Amino acid sequence: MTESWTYPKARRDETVADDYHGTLVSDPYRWLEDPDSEETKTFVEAQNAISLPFIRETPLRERFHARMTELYNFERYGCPSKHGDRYYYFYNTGLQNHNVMYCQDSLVSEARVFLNPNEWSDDGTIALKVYKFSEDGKLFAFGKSSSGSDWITIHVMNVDTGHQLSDTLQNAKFTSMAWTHDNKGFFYSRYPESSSKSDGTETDINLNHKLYYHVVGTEQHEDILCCEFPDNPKWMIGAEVTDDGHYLVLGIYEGCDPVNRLYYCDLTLLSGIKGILPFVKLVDNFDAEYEYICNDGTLFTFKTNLNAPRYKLINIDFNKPEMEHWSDKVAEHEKDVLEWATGINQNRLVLCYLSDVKNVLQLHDMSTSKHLITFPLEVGTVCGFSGKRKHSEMFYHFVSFLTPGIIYHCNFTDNDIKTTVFRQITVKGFDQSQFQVVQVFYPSKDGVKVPMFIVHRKDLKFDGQSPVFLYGYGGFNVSLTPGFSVTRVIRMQHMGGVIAVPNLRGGGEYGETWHKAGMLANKQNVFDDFQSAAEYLIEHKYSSADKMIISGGSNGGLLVAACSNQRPDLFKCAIAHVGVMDMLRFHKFTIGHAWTTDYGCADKPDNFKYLIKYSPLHNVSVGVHDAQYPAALLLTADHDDRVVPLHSLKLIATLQHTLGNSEKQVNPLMILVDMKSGHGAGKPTAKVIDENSDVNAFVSRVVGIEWTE
Ligand code: X99
Repeated sequence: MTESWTYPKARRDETVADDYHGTLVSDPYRWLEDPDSEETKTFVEAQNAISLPFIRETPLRERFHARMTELYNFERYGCPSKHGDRYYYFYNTGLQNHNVMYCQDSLVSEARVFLNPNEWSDDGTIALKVYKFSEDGKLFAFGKSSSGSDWITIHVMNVDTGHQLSDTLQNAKFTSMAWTHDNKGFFYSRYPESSSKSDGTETDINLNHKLYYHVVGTEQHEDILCCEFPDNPKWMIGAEVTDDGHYLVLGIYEGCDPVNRLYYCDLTLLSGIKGILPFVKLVDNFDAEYEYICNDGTLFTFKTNLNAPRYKLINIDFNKPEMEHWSDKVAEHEKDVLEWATGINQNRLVLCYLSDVKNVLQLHDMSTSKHLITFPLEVGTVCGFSGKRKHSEMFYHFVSFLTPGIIYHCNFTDNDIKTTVFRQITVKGFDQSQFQVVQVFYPSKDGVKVPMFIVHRKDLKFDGQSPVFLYGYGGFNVSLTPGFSVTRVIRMQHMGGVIAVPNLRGGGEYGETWHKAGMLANKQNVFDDFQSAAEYLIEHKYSSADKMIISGGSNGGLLVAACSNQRPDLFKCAIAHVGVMDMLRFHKFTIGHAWTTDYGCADKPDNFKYLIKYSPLHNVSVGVHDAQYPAALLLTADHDDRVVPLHSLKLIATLQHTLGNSEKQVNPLMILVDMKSGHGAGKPTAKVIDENSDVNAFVSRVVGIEWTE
């Protein structure tokens, strides 16, 4: 590419600088932190005025859009789940912006629409985020979010009449919902009302999460404050009512680490919920995580990582709460990670393990913990499950790179356990036999073996010339497991592409040990793992550096930007969605403070030392390498209140200023700012198709990829 680019002029305010423990760090684009200033708005418009035409004028853009629209148009279902006497499930005809919730009296009777989020707005920008049925199944509490924001508004519906009640609860965020079994109301968490706007475009820090009880039919101002921690404003509260309805179990988190305090309240001892609840503090430190699984009276089962980085189940008797009385119920596996567990059919347990990044689903006896059966599954992910202890059936949803979805139904009514395929999801025009998946274990810089899935057409030529789409995350204990994606099918089918998904350190693929190996002072391991993946793919003749396309979102956007700074010679194109780019200031905005568990905090001298070394915003330079910077497309959105847009705005201004006038820099450096969009959850199908078509168009133009039928 021989084009050169004139980027919008962005004022540099050289007067802004902060002193970090004796080191002065300038921040010339601090003004971009104000989303409401005219100057910021003008900057955003000027950036879109360059990037949008660049993308939309790419001849292939329309082709990607048309093909993606065609491929996305497949019927998809979720697992049915039982509430009261009825079954509920999600269904999408294909191109609907949001899945529609259906209701039926039995699995074979006619289904009717129960809740249709597509009716909430014309453009699909209002989404269903959370919901919970009351114990009797007669009331339905649900949280809506607008324009992709994390803020939700909770409403209540009468299930039988389908009528929405007048209850409207504002300011809820990161909330669970837990009904009391008298069906009168539910617990939820919210933040104090803000003096300024809170529509998701604000950047104000979220502190003082509080737990409330809402009685159906009353006004929000009457809600009962049940728990708050004014001395610990960062703490966040999740609440659950036990299956028997007797207890309220609280998990208290201080950030994103899998550790929580564990409090409970015996609801049967109360004469109504009237104020701050009398909690028993079972665990009052952040040494480990405890997740409620089930209980018989006072004998509780929790999933924990206490002295078990791959997780285990333990029993705690509330009558003997001291740690010396705790006992193992299902011991930690020698190599596999216990991802989740649930009771089913009275006296049985379903356990889901992650074994070298593939799910394994097992049934155990509840009282003896004895292994009964392993459900047959191909290589892939169990992405959905339904079934409770009071039910004698369950459903689970399987996906993989080449399987759009299979829902299995397992019946326990007979003495033997019968599993059948309940639904098989198929995609018109997609033939899985044309593709292949392999899993390799490649060595990282320090020799550690990292797993990676590689997917491509069976007729791929190993000539070192295929575009590789290398995608990573690497943080927060999040595991990247196999899943189906229309965008990836298009990249393989029509762009000759190879999909490569390495399971970088920082993720949860091998438990808390793997997570810890990629956080705080170890964060560079994540970037090394990603760069080593690219080197492996080049060495094994999949590709070369001029066809290497890296992408990632959120923490993965940070990954992409940090690696572009460190190894511009290794990548041709870098796509960073909603990334964390300013590692010195992320903790000051919205929920950013919760990420100090993985990242540390620049206010601490030793944390500052490693953050300044990789922070994308602070490591842009014309470079020691001869290489130019990869063609970069940053993506963000006006209502992203998870990772606020200022991260990407400040980085693009810095990239364009530092590299934009350099003669060797012919690769474009662009940003696309979407409107009425957020961090990604609940994005309407129309926007997903638009965004992915834009990214594919950008990639095809800068890498020089032709369309293949
Ligand atoms: C979050 O920030 C999730 C925010 N969050 C909590 C909750 O911290 O939703 C929390 C505590 C207790 C209950 C509920 C919540 N996350 C989720 C990170 C990654 C994640 C995130 O979005 F851990 F998976 N990030 C954006 C991290 C860096 C970029």
